[in-house]
Amino acid sequence: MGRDSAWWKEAVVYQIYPRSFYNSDADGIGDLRGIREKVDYLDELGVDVVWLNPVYDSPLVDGGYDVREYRSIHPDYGTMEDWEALRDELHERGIRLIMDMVTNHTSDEHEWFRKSRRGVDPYREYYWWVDGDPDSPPNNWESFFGGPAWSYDERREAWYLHLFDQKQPDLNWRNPAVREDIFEMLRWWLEKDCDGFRFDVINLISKPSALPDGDPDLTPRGREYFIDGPRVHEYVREMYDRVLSEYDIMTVGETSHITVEEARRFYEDGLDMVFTFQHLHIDRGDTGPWDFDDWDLDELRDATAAWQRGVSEQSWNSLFLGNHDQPRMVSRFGDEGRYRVESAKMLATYLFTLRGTPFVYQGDELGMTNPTFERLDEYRDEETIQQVMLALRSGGVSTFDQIREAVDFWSRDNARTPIPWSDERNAGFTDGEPWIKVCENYPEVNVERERDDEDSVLQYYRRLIDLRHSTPVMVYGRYAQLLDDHPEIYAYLRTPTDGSRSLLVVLNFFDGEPTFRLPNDVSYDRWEKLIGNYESASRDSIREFDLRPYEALVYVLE
Ligand code: TEU
Repeated sequence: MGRDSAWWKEAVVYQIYPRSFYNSDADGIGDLRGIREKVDYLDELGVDVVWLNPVYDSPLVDGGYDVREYRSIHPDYGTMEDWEALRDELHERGIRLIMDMVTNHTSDEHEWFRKSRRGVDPYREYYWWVDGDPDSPPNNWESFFGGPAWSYDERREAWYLHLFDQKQPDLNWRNPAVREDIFEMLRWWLEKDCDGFRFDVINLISKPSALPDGDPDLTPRGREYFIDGPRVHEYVREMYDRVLSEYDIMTVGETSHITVEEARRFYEDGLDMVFTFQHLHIDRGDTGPWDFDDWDLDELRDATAAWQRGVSEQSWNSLFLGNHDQPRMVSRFGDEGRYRVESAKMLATYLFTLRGTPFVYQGDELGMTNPTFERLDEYRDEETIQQVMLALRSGGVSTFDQIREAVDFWSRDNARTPIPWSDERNAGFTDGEPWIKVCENYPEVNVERERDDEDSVLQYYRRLIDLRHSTPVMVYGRYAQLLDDHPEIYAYLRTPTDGSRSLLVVLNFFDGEPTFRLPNDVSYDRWEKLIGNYESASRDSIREFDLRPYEALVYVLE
């Protein structure tokens, strides 16, 4: 495909959750003008691409992943002129802008659905409708948000499928007219000079027409049918051939529960990258959405290695440890207390030194942590609220207090608190009342403070981003794992595809002080420290040394 080297492989992506980035007009909600006011911040950080979470017109039942109109901007975020102005400001600084594209479903308030439910042509078959008895849904499939994936529509007197909220009906991609409309809409955005897409749940768009019952032991039920469904590659390839291939853009598909083999097929279809969640499942328990488990380094290393080996050579990886749906990476894989700064930097080193394109989720560059949610009414996320209600209703738990701690850890709202710009009121995010609580550690964790502190997490990210731009082996080098089963240290080499410099990456994932021993078969003439999260200890050799808590070290070997 001639994609050996490409701008999107060398890029660092920054994900913006607009509702929580910066509020320009004191209504408590982040907006496009707010992002525009902070474009210099992105420029200073050095990122190459912004991925913007949905800003389309929407009833906002699911943070904008319920699109009412694809070609207009929700008034909370501004206007289309604001979007264009933001695009131009970013482009002037050489930063590209990719849009979050939700094509598996729309809002039930989208014109297509409103017409479809009334049986108006050509929209009749735009969604998954099944006639039948209002008491028994067509099959046993479950929604990702909990509860049945089917709702009965009184108006049409039929069931419709929704793999997420009942206000997010699934589009029927079997219908060529649906595909045509989606493709036309994508082209519309590309003609407006957006630089690519993050495709929401792209591996869910195909379902088997027979709609068979799912295995009752799998969650959500039916997943063996709707994840990587029968025609998914045909659809993605068609989208690529008919639209995406005509533009110089970057695409990344969100594909949960995907295997390495499937990921390669998406790459062959034309997507540049996919998001795997294998490494983010290591601490999930299996008894329900609030169950979490201890994780160990072997699991993280195995999951990472499977993708480094299986995907990055033939195709290309995305690298991330968090997004708007996940707990904060420091709270989850690092130490949000005593070693917050060290562990945030260590995790960043992991992200930036693997083979693939790093995605920085807003606030991670500050070492933001999960906030503490005490009460159910502090949550804003529909998934959180629905899952809690379901647990209470089903009798699995009798009071919210019983699951309070788990919900506090897992809720998607953890990642959705406002960016702390300063230690002023509301962390300098808004002059009004913020739509969601501000994380309580903002007096310590904020942009203003970290800008002035040479040792801050923010400055460390800036250095990593710089290095990524100036060190080709960091982007293209092969992944060669060392110490295959060390319980505390994750170490690997990045070996050049040409030239002679390799990188040695040594990461201490915990708060102990283990000894690192370089395997004898790794040879070099000279070594030099590239970056690390502690003051350098003077050292005569790198053959053997002790690590400090959460220490990260990267050496250049020649
Ligand atoms: O997320 C898809 C997805 O897999 C989520 O259900 C995820 O597993 C869950 O939220 C983790 O708690 C995408 C978007 O990123 C998410 O924000 C949307 O709610 C969802 O699609 C529906 O569009």
